[in-house]
Amino acid sequence: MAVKNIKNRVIVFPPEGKLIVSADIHGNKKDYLQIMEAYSKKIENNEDAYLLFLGDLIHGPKNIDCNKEQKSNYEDQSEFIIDHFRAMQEMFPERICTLLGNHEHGHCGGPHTQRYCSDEVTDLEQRIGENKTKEYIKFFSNLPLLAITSCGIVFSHGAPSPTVRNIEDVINVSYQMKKNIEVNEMYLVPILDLIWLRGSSDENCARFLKAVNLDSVQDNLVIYGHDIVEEGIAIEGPRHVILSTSFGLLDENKTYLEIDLSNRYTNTKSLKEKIEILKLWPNHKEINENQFEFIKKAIKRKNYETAIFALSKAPDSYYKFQLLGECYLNRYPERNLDNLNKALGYFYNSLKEDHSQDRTHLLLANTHEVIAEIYHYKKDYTLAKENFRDAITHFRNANTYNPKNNTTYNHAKNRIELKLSLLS
Ligand SMILES: [Mn+2]
Repeated sequence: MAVKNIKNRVIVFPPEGKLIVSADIHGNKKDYLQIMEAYSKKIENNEDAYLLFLGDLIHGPKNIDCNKEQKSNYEDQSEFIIDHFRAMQEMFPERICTLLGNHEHGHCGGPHTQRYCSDEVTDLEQRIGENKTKEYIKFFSNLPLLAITSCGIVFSHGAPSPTVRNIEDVINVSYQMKKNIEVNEMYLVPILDLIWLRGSSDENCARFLKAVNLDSVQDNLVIYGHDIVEEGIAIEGPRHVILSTSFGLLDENKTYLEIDLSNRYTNTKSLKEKIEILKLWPNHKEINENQFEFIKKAIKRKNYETAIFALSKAPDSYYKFQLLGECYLNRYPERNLDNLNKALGYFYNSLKEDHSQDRTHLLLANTHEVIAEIYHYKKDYTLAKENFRDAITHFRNANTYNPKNNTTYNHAKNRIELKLSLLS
């Protein structure tokens, strides 16, 4: 079945199927793709699946700054995300949706946000150029404010607005504002305060749910994003929930939802951990700290067999694969191709879990360089060159994800390019 669209302001989900829900992404490509992966898995299993973002797909940090806290250590990929999202919408029409967030509103009538620079709207529009800007503005202008279900849940970007009297108020709202409106004034704009408000009361939520009710079935709770909840989800009372999927959170806390549209959610207690409430990165650091300390000590003492055995029992995670790769890279006594290829396999698996770990890229680069030396010695110059080039690539990646590796990268590049020139 298709999602019903009422004048590009309200969307209504059908009464069956699974609905994946993600809150604010803010240009984080890795987290965005992880949500897309969760959706794709449903499609692969021939499930009747829908996907909803709660707005603010765009505007993230501009430069990776390794000194910044881990929570915002990524580079804005707004353009990639919007292009990818629109392509997915074309592939799965009426199944993939996003609400308008206050950051998207900046491009189609709202005030220009300034979290990461003095004007994030102009900054993004300059990066994408004039033609694409026009396309984006059209796309953002048609994003809905509210998503309604018959399973008992209403979704919005910000907290429920006390100014919404009925669904017509939302359906007929214009996104155009008077010029030069300030962010602070938005909290006073009726209806559109819905994309700015943080926090609500249960009375207000109950009133809001009644006001936006579309038919005889009354919805019972509102789920919104916009605010940062460090735990990933905050049950604010029986009628409202704040969801945080990506922005401002540590990986292990990032949370998304899987709603059963044929279910009946009577209040926020009907959302259950591991059924509706899911972790975006479930394998993150699941080995407990003591186990890790034990494994790291074993590696330090070059007791690789012990470390490998302990790691074999741990659930899959980037860290497990990184440590396994390290064991095989350094396995005493022989650095043979068998061990080195195993190390390569683990490092690539580790990157599949988390591509942004600069340490894995460094270890991978070292492994490729050692393998290249072995091929060089064996006079297999093609494979030697290939591995030297792969080594440079991963030294460069390590530098991209953490600029502290700059010196290492530059030295490695010079060293390996010299080796390559001797080969040709
Ligand atoms: Mn927001």
